[in-house]
Amino acid sequence: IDNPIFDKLGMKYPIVEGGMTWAGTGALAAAVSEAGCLGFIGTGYWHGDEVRREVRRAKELTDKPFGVNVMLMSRHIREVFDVILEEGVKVVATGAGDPSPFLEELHAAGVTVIPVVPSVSMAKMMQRKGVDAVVAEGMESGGHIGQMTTMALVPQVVDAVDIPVIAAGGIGDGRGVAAAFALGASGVQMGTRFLTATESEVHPNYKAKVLKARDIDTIITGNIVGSRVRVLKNKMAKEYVKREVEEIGKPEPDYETVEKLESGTLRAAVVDGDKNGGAFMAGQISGMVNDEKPVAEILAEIWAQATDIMGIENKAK
Ligand code: FMN
Repeated sequence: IDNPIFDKLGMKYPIVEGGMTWAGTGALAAAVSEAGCLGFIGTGYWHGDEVRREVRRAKELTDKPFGVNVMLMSRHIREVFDVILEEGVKVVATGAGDPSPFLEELHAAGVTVIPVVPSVSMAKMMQRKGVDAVVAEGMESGGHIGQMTTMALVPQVVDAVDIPVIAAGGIGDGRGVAAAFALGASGVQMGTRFLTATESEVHPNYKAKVLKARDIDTIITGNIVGSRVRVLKNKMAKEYVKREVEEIGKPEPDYETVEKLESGTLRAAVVDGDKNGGAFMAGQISGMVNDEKPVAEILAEIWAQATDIMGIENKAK
């Protein structure tokens, strides 16, 4: 698999753990990197101090490179980048926005920059600005999503840009990995699959909910409000969607109040395991995530299946 970035980072598998706010802790990222992939710490709207704490936790657990996923909309984005540079983080993934204002200083410090893109136009724009690779993420994914499916988006992005394309969304086993490579991707990113890993620190209620979920158990909140998030169905999610539909019928819809229903809910799910009030972000792949086991085992199994399907040598064995 031709991916100069992964070669540079010395990875055993062409697989990335997508950054997951609250769920993607330093311990999980370290376990993924230690196993030969690239782990990412999800930082969402955290302050610099919180980012530094998780980066240092990861560093204690692995000498291998790992990344930090940042939310560009965050009010604390400047201090987050300062921490990334001070701590010598090697890879940055960015969501929700344009990382180009920070690109020069990140590249000067040798940091690889990989934005997540939901469309061909965004992928092209990112290439023009000089990023190192893109993650083309389909709407099967858990968390914030665009409109395109992975199956339709990945080959179109592959055709549109010359930089490496990492496919994300709905990939949970070796069949999905092989499919992504068949679509032209040069790497794969998974999120949901890692939620139930032994090293994942999400609340036991979160793991149980993913393990129990069927194929049709996710729902998209924010379709009408405009900030689409895929979560497992529960009281909060159903109430959110009901309120959205109610507002659209009003002469002066108050979407702001509806949006506030989701504030703090991911933390409530991950940290407190709040079954009714939490946002249990997870992808459509949840239906096939049926066991809790160490990251190293998950990855060895997935790569063995993928290489078998692709008919290539499993060098990681
Ligand atoms: N992507 C980001 O770029 N930033 C985030 O903060 C982020 N948080 C997430 C939180 C959760 C709980 C989950 C499940 C996903 C999140 N994602 C985030 C998306 C993942 O990085 C990844 O792209 C996605 O999970 C891939 O699809 P999959 O869930 O089908 O594997």
